[in-house]
Amino acid sequence: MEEGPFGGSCRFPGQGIFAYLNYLTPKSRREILELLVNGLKRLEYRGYDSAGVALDTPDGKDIAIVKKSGKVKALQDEIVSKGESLQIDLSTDCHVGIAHTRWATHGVPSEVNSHPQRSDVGHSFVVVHNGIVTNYKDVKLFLEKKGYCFESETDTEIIAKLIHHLYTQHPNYSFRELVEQVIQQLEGAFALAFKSRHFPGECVATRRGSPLLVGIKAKTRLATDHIPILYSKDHRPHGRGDMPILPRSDSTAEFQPLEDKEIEYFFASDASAVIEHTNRVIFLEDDDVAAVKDGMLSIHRLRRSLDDSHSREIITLKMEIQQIMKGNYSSFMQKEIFEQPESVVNTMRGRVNFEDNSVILGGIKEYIPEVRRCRRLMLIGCGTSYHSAIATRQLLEELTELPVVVELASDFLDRNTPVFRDDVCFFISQSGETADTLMALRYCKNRGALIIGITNTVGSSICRESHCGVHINAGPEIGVASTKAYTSQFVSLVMFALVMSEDRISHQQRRAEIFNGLKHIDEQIREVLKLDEEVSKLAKDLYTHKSLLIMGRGYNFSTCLEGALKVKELAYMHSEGIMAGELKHGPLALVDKAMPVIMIVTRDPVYVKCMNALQQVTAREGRPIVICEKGDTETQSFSSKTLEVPHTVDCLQGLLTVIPMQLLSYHIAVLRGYNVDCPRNLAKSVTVE
Ligand code: UD2
Ligand code: MG
Repeated sequence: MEEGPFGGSCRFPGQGIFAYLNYLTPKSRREILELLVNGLKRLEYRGYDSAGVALDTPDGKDIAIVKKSGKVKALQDEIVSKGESLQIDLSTDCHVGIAHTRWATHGVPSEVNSHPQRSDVGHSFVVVHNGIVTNYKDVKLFLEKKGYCFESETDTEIIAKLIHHLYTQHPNYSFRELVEQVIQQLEGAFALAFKSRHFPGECVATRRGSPLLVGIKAKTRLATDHIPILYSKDHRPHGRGDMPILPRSDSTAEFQPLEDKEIEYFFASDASAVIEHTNRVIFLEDDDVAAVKDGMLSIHRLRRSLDDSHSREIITLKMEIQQIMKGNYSSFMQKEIFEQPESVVNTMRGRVNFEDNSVILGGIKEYIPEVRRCRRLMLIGCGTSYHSAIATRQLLEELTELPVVVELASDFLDRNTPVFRDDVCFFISQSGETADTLMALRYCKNRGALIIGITNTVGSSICRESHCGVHINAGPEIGVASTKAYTSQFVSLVMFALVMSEDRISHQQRRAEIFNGLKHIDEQIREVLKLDEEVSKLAKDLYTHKSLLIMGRGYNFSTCLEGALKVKELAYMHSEGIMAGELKHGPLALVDKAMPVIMIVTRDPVYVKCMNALQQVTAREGRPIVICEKGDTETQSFSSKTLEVPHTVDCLQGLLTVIPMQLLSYHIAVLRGYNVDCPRNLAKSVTVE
């Protein structure tokens, strides 16, 4: 399956941008609002926790913002209830509206944290944002010194306030020039759409590392299918005041802008939101600044680089909306499996610095000295989250040199396990609401242990009740069977191990290996995902069987447990993850010609032992399918079929070996005719005991 620009790839799946501009195209305010809300509905499938819109007030002198926690439907109801004050029956010729669905990464889901975010109560500038600004604290500090007061906990608010600040410094700058200045100051990843009271009828949008496209709907045929790129003169930045401000760019425009008498523009993070209006779109590139003024679209870049093209092509999408919505995926689970190259990067974003091999986990930084003094680490979770702890235990032991205990939350509670003040307890949960994990958290907190959460959901119970923690930032996970949360939990715990060992000389080489592994892990995951065809063929051989054994040891044991769990919960097929070292203590009796066996054998310290197990299985006439490293012919000679994954450092190999297992369970479930997003008897977050 190809990752297309049509929704298959999205850096921040839980966030959606939709903006609409009509020029000389009369629309009632009701139509505009419906259009904006409808655009958001088309983005709903990505998951989100709140939504909002901004449009001009009826007198055109201010901007009205409506925001709501929860579903887009709730936003729609709110708009309807405000119908009178919004004067939805008035009509307008030229108008800009921006809209957003948010998945909390900064501050809890709430109305004030939803987008659009504003510069001031007078709504000079409003902005919607996908992504994470990693230097927002610095910018915020700068703006606070300038007298700005912040109302939300978001990173996005600094963008609205920064553009306002620049506007007050440079009142003669154009809207587009102001946005160019703003993005010079931002680090991280973003897609942005701006609206301003000072620039009525104009919309400026830009992106870096997060997708954004422009849809064009013209009454008459467009005169061109390319939009030329305009470059600002190559100025060098020079400091002015305490923030470097680039000199004003003046694009010498001898070009014919895209222009039409009656034209409508759409800015969206995903083609599914625009396709019902137009199939003519431009996919913006990183650092493109797209501006619409007087109905004309122009695309600017601050500086020229060698491989830049001279124009952006207007592409005609030939896709049906249904097709785009799913982004070629048949289910959320499949979509989430394929998101993993991006979700693992988002987990590391703003935390891992590959230039100097350092990690900062902002959420636990202040507690690290206390963690270093502890007597043992306890990792507690259920299901997949528990497996992420199994996956990283060995590395944690190695790099922290502390005893590491991994516990299933339910069993831990059943045993009234002794816990002490000098214990550090991790609670791992995608939703942050898992009942057993939460109860275990309270149990440990009562006994005075330090409580660290590893969650995917900002504002969740575990997040609130823990002393500190790490948000895994994998984006919303909608499929009931966890996939991308697992790999992101895994990466989060690896980052923790790296933090704990940063000043140990003896670990420097090992750490360097791991940094190098993490650096390439996204490309490697992408490569493993290419096995999809092969895995789907394998599923055809397996899906009628009653049982599936998955064997491995060491760093790959967690993949066996996690793979077996996926097969059980999705395909309702008996499956067991077996510690290969235990084979001769019983499980070997299960093996015969007929029993399907998968073995995971990679070139790590237990390779020889794994090969030994492999031979025990073949000696019983077992015909194992082997997941091994690329080009490992020795291992392959003992198998009936192999799935080859790239080599990475041993302690990260499980991030790669788990992916064929996710794909396999998915395909077996589909072949058996089950709904992979909603397995029977299971709920996404288990909030009951
Ligand atoms: C914060 C921002 C992040 C990014 C970064 C840039 C938030 C939520 N995150 O991330 O988006 O801009 O700064 O420097 O604003 N916490 C718990 N329990 C948990 C998880 C988290 O108490 O289970 C706390 C944590 O201790 C911290 C806060 O929540 O106080 C945010 O945690 P984080 O992991 O998102 O923190 P960080 O600094 O990576
Ligand atoms: Mg954000």
